[in-house]
Amino acid sequence: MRRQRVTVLAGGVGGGRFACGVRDLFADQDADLRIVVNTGDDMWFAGLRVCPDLDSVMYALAGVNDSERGWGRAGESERVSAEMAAFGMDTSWFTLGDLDLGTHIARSALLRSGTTLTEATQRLSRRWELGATVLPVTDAEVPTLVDVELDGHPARIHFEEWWVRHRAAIPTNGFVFEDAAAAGISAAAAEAIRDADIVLIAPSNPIVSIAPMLAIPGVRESIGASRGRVIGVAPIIGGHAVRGMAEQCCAVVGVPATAQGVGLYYGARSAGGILDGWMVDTVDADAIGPLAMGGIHARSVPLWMRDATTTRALAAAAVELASFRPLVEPAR
Ligand code: FO1
Repeated sequence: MRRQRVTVLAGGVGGGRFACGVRDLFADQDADLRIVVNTGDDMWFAGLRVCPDLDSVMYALAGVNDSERGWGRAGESERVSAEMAAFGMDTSWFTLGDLDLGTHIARSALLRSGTTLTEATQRLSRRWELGATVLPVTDAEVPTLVDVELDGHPARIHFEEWWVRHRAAIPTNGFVFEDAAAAGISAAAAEAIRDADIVLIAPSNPIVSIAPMLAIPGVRESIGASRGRVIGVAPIIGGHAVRGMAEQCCAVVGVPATAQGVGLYYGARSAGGILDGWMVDTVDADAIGPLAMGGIHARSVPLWMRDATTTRALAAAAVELASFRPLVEPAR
């Protein structure tokens, strides 16, 4: 009996939590679960390669994440970062915990020894029984940059500066996925998407976690060619982002910050988009009709991932939607 292949496309915080629900759902089925993760947040910081979304997903699956903050390690301390600040490094805007630094140092050493980010991520993940394979969407460096107005002058800053130092509270004109065209989806990520029995789009930020992945050549093609159904989970409930700043991000690019707006932004796979199905919350059930008009089969269930039980139930509902009778068999 061939193992069921389930692939999740995920950003950071919401992605890690959703990935845990999917892992729990298939725990007793020995499924081949692969999580393809956004790398647009990644940056060289204090000489170390920091990969926020890869770490959020890895730590969440390992059960060692700081579930309050949504990033970094539980039981963290910040002695090293205090020393860095004492030496006058302009690093205090981005908190690097001592345990978290262990990850960045190990990853940076691996990368400097010539491993790819995919290989380095496997090496780091092996420390825990994650129950899933964590894969960066690309091995290339494709930072998400943000065009802003700083002190009245236009500037292009790294996403993390925009997100953490400025809390997205400065005039913002757009997001740039620099060098995306020169990059390519990693072979492991392409295979994970193409030969999946089901592809799930986690309730991550559509603009700064999912869109950066779609900008990588080969990602849209892999989704379009996937043998499995593609089911997404809305990251917005009743017009409000579940967490993070999806509303600010949607406003920057003119996407309505609603379950319907994000679903139509992703688009129906039968029309060149990425979705076959879309999970919306019960308060957004009125979006089901308009989404069907757009070729997307939607279903409304409670989307709040309050705890492991509700997250597992959400994953189960998404998987169930994948077996819907097609509205029209998409031409592939
Ligand atoms: N987010 C913050 O709001 N403040 C921080 O100081 C911060 C530090 C940090 C360090 C490592 C890491 O992997 C993530 C960190 N984050 C921090 C979260 C990060 O900005 C977000 O997880 C994602 O980049 C947003 O998707």
